[in-house]
Amino acid sequence: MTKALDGVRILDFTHVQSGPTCTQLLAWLGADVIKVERPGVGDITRGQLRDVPNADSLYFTMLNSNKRSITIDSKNRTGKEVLESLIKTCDVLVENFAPGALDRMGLTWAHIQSINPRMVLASIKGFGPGKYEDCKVYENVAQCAGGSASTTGFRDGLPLVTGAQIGDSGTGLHLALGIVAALLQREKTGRGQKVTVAMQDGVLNLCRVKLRDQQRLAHGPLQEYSQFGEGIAFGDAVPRAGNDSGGGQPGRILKCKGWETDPNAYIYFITQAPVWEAICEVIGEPGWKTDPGYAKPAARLPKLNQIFARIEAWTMTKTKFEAMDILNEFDIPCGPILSMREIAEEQSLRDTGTVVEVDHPKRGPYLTVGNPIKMSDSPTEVTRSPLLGEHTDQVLRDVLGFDDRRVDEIKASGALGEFVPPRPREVSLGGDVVAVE
Ligand code: CAO
Repeated sequence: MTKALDGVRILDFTHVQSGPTCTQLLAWLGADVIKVERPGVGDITRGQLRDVPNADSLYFTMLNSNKRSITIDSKNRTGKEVLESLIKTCDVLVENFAPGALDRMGLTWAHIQSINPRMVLASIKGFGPGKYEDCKVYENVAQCAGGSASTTGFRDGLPLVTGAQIGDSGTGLHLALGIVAALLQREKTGRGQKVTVAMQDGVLNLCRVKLRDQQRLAHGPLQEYSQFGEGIAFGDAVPRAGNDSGGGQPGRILKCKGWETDPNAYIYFITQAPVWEAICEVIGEPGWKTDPGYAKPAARLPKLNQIFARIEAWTMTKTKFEAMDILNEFDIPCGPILSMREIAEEQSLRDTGTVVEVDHPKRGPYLTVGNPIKMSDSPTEVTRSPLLGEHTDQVLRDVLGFDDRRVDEIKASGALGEFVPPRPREVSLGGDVVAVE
């Protein structure tokens, strides 16, 4: 079966997380993604947070599925010639170097356009033009600068970063959309274009409900925030709202049976207005259906703490899964707090290809998150991440059409690292190496 991006070739100059998220997604959609890495070193994440000695880390393998790897020293003259040949034949160059690094390699936008006017140049930077444009930025910096940290956590605690990688993976997602749109526009104009996403902007885009609340503050207190019911005055900026819902339907995280020992025995419970009567029945407060102090959403807002304490008295009598089953019968929106262990073991996520097991010649089988975008005419098969330089020879010969003489010349120039084929995998039982596959 064909794939949505069949025929699209990506020169992937990305590293760490934000850029690789983008190119992995494009690879899942069918693009041929050629990852360019520094000889001998590669993407720094290959060696970061390593759990298996001498094998690429999960940090790397989980962000670089379905790609080919070629090692080129972009600062070597011949290496740069190879890169320029790749620019001629690729549709998109994706990069997330620090500001100015691509220019310092001699690959300015003007030069790229002169080589291939159809090329889409897609970049991630930490900040857009302005005071901070030259700064290097990592995930948590973006979460802080994009408004997420100031609005995450509890009112009386520190600002918090979130585990969801909204700065890196979130920006990669934004960039992927920009690339696909630029390719579509190119169909009409015949020209490539520059696509840039700043991580600060990407995070803010995901935090837009908080900028909404900032403006609502000018017109009075934010009544769905717990602090309204607690009689605590609002300041001049959106406060941290704990686990209060960010929407118009109040919600909280509530304890379930076993919470004393299980850190994830909780459920998110939403008191959606249309099912209020069902909630009252389930928790054993039928009187609240008609009591003017509870019947209407506006009457409930000042007493959310008391209402959720009563609901929690009920959820604490059930496990999170029992509560989920009962509440779903009545269409009451809720969600169990799933641990990563539970997610890794969840069969339905395996069945849909959202959690996938992949084999790797150096580390053996590992789990990764597959493509969350499901398309009826463009299925995704997740394949393992490439070893460093695994496809250097293949790309030089098959993509660039270089013959033996040219390949030998390039090798002799020092522009390429050497690809060492993987040794057979050692299988360990009880700490002793007992077999070789
Ligand atoms: N051959 C030769 N040199 C290479 C190369 C290759 N194949 N690939 C990269 N390099 C060089 C670059 O040219 C650059 O050299 P100069 O600084 O001398 O021009 C150098 O490697 C390092 O690039 P960098 O500055 O991007 O890397 P860093 O580790 O210092 O910074 C990061 C990393 C992520 C902070 C920075 O790249 C950045 O701010 N990127 C933009 C924002 C971003 O994507 N952040 C998300 C990261 S994930 O949390």
